[in-house]
Amino acid sequence: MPTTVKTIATIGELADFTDFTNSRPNQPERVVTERRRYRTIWISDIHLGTRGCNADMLIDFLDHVDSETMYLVGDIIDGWRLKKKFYWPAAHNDVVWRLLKRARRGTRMIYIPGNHDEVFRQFSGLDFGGIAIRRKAIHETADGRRLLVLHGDEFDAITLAHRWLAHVGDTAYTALMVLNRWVNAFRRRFGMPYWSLSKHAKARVKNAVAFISHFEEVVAHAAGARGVDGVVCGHIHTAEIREIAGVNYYNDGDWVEGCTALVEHFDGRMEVLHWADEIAARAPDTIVALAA
Ligand SMILES: [Mn+2]
Repeated sequence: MPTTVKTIATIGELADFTDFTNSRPNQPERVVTERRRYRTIWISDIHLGTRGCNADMLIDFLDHVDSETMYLVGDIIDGWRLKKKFYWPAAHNDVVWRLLKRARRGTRMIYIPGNHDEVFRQFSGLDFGGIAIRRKAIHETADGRRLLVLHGDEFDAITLAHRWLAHVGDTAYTALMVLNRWVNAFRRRFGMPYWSLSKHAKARVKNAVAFISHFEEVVAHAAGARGVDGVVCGHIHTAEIREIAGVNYYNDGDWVEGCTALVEHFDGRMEVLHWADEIAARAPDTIVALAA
C-alpha cells in the first residue's frame, strides 16, 4: 500500500495565500457526502514544522468534520524548531490552507498561540484572514457553562518541578517521537493502523502520570479561582475530560502522538475524538482509498 510521500515543498508547489481564491492545496480536499457537524471543535499542539506532526491524519480529520466555532489552542506552528531547522512539507502547508479555508466558509475561528508559537502572541486582539488571535478566550457552551480557553504553558512556572514533558524539544521526548514514526511507518507498510508508542509509554511511566495529574489540578484550581465553570487547554499532549473540585477540566490532546480533538455537541455535551481509532474503524476499502 503506497504511503504519502513527505517532501519539502518548493515555493512553487505551495498554495499561494496571497491569491487565496485561486489557490489549491497539494492534497485536494476529500469530498465526503456530509461532514460531521459539531457546535465547537478545539485542536492544539499540531507542531507544524516538525517531523513529529501527523499532518496527514489532521488533514483527514479536517476533511471529515465541521463546526460553527473552532479554537486553535496553541502550538499550531512550532517556531522553536523551525528556527533551528526549516522543515515545511506540502502537507503542513495544506493544514494551514484548510484552516484559512474554514474561516472563509464562515466558521468562527479563534487562535490562541502557545509557547512554541508565542511569536504570534504579540498580535493578540487582531484578526488575520478571518482568524481572531487572542491570548485567551471565554467559551459559552450550549448548556450555559462558561469555559476558560488557554494553551496551558502559563502554569509551567508552577509545574516546573515535573516539566520533562512540558518542553517538546526535550531530547528523550524527541527520540521517542522518532521511534514513534519508525514504528508507524512499519505498521503502515503492513497495513496496520496508527499506534501511539509514546502515549503507551507515558501511561506506564510513574513520573509522567504524576506530572499530568498535577498539571490538571493546577489548571482546574486556577480556573475555579476565576469563577468559570471549566477550562479547555492543551500543552501537555494528553487529552482528558475530568471534573476536579467542581471544575470541568478539558484537554484537547495533540496531533503529534495522540491525534485527538475536543468537540462540543449541539446540546453542550463534550467529547474527545480519537482520530486514529476513527480511521481504523472505517471499512477496509475506505482506508486503502485514503492511503492511496
Ligand atoms: Mn505547548
